[in-house]
Amino acid sequence: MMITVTGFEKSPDRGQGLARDMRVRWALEEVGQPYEMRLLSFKAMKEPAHLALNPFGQIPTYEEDGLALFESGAIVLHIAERHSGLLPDDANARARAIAWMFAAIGTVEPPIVDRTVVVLIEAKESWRDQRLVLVDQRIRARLDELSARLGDGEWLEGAFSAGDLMMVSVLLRLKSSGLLGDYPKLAAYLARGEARPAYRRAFADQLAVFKAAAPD
Ligand code: GTB
Repeated sequence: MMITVTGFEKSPDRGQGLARDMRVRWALEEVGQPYEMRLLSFKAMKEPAHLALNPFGQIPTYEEDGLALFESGAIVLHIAERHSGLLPDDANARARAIAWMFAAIGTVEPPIVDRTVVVLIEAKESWRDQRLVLVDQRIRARLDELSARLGDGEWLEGAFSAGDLMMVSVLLRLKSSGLLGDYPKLAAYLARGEARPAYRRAFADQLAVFKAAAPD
């Protein structure tokens, strides 16, 4: 049965590939699995048919042969476990790659999401600037630590893995912030992720969706 992933009918990021269906698309491209997209409006995301797939009314979801999943991390892990290419065979190396997936989502992504909230949703609040300083401090602390660990390595643990896929996906949200300018090793790490053919295919496909929805 064909894999179906849900995504925005018209992504608010205007095709920058920042919505979380992008990491699922990327993982499927890395392992060479074809898939189709079901595109949803914000209204449709909160309707019973989609809430049955994701109780929080969000994208992405993943359907395949009687299995329905939500949460991008769980979806990417599922893909990585069932197909070769995203997790090492060695059990310990595999566990470490999965730890990096959790680190991306649970340790690095939260302050980055907070930054988006400050910039987009809390933009008119009187305390916006002070809060942004504090959030950026928390982000910089994580970037300092991550950059120190990555060092001059190409990827986080030897070969590219689902851990890198998730970490690059999370860090990409900082591209427009200017923060990465102080982290050349991380900027180069992102560029390596973006240069992967699988990433490029996934990015082009989501951009085509946005352009079709907003041709101007
Ligand atoms: N923890 C969940 C996961 O990892 O799957 C979070 C899923 C999530 O936040 N989905 C968002 C969503 O459905 C889209 S990706 N939002 C609609 C809603 O909650 O009603 C988050 C996102 C949205 C927009 C941008 N952007 O414009 O740059 C970037 C990321």
